[in-house]
Amino acid sequence: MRTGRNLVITDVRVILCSPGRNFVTVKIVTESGIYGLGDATVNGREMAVATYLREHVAPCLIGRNAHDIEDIWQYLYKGVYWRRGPINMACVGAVDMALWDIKGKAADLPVYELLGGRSRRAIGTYAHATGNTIDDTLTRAEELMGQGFQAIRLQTAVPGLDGSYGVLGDKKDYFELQSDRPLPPEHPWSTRKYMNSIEELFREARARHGQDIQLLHDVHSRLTPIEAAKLGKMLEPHDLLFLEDAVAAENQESYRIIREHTTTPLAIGEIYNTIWDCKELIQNQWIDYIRTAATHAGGITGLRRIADFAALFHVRIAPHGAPDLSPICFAAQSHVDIWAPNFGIQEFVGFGNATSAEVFSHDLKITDGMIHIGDSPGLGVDFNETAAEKHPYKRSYLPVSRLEDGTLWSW
Ligand code: EZ4
Ligand code: CO
Repeated sequence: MRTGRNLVITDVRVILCSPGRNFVTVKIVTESGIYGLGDATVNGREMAVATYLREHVAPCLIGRNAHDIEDIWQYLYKGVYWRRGPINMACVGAVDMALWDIKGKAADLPVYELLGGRSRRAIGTYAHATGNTIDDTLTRAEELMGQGFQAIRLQTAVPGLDGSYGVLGDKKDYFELQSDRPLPPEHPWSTRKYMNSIEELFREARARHGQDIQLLHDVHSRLTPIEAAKLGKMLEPHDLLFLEDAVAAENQESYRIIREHTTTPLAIGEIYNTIWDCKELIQNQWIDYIRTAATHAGGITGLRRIADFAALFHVRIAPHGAPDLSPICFAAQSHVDIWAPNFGIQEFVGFGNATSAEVFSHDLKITDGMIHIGDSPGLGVDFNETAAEKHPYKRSYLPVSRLEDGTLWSW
């Protein structure tokens, strides 16, 4: 098919490792020696993506031209027949970012230059302040403000509940590997207890930290639309940048109800895997920020398509930035962030720990809450396979949530 330059794919390596957390990494090697890296991590389901890549994707890539990013994306999306889905799309995403990495290296340009160049000097971020009490959370927020963060997500334990989203009962952070637990840890949930306590967190935050700081909050899909509408109204005086995942929205119409009742800006999308998951949300202007991640929503190609569509409807991108996305995903979406005319904000929870730094390197720096991208060609990331071998995969699960009577709830 191709008549342009050829850069033949000779090897596709899939590496599972656990330098502090589990990651699935794809390394696509070309005949020229140029290789590209992609992140395919699906937290808690890592073996599924690794097997899918090794058994079903890798054999289809050998011999193809690494420059044909769009054709390979379509081949893995339409060509699979079974479109969409988190496992499939994380594999498409990983391959896609690896191919952009290769194209950038071949062109000797950072990926953002291939997307159209920078729209801004640096990427604004929001950090997380989490605590067992309002006071702990706000003290943590103060530290982050001291480091220069201008936007902070606040989460605090719900009084009367032993642990909730962001705060585990035994204080082990849910971002840590849960491999000492044979099965998912369980959290209790009570919407009433939550609704009775959450407003105080934001009232206190404004009283202590003033109006300049941007505040955010993640509901983690625990409410119904009318409860979310009530929460949005309740928090309006405290002027949030956005309220995240107020309601699970496989049924996108649910957001119409929230929107009809509150001017609190709304964000969703970290578990979405294609543009179709957010099409109605965006075109009806029911949300303000779309939070799809490069890994989970089909790579740079998928994210760019969502960003361009969202721009028509005044929706900005705010990619998911949790530590279960590897530094490769973080770099990939940072290149999109610095380009996208409708970039909003990037979630940021640090660049990992000392162990993950032995395995992953990147060309990103943070100062005063802003991420700066260097000018390395491609994505500017690297992966040390020898170091990765020292940290083998360990099975780990995300927690689950139950109502106090035992009913399974959204975690
Ligand atoms: O629960 O990344 O906004 N961030 C989040 C994250 C997600 C985890 C799931 O793997 O909601 O904390
Ligand atoms: Co979230």
